[in-house]
Amino acid sequence: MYTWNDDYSVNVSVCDKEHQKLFRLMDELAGSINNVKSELLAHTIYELISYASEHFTNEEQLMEINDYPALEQHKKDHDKFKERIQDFVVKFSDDNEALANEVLEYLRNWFVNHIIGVDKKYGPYLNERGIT
Ligand code: FEA
Repeated sequence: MYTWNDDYSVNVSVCDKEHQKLFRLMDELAGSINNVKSELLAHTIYELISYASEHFTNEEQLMEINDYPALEQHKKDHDKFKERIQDFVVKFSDDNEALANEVLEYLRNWFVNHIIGVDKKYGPYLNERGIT
């Protein structure tokens, strides 16, 4: 099960909601792999990656309009993720279950580490500016 929990909260509801959706999409991806619905794998992976990208844009805009001092480093982390995930996309084909498992593991580790280690830092900064 890929479930979001309160330990992952960044204390900014719009971001928490988007993070929750990332976990739901990972859970869907895990279901597609376990049920060997291979035709769904590629679709779910692409949906997850494009939603992650959309989320990064929203998060970066929120930090930018609030002059968040660590924005540039944060953006670099997002960009590194996008580059790495692009490698998976290039290698991926519908029936590649092993690679789908590898992508899922990578996503889970990356999302959890990034949310806890990087995203959580903007919470208090934005909270001070009235964004909760
Ligand atoms: Fe800085 Fe948010 O990005 N979510 N994740 N992962």
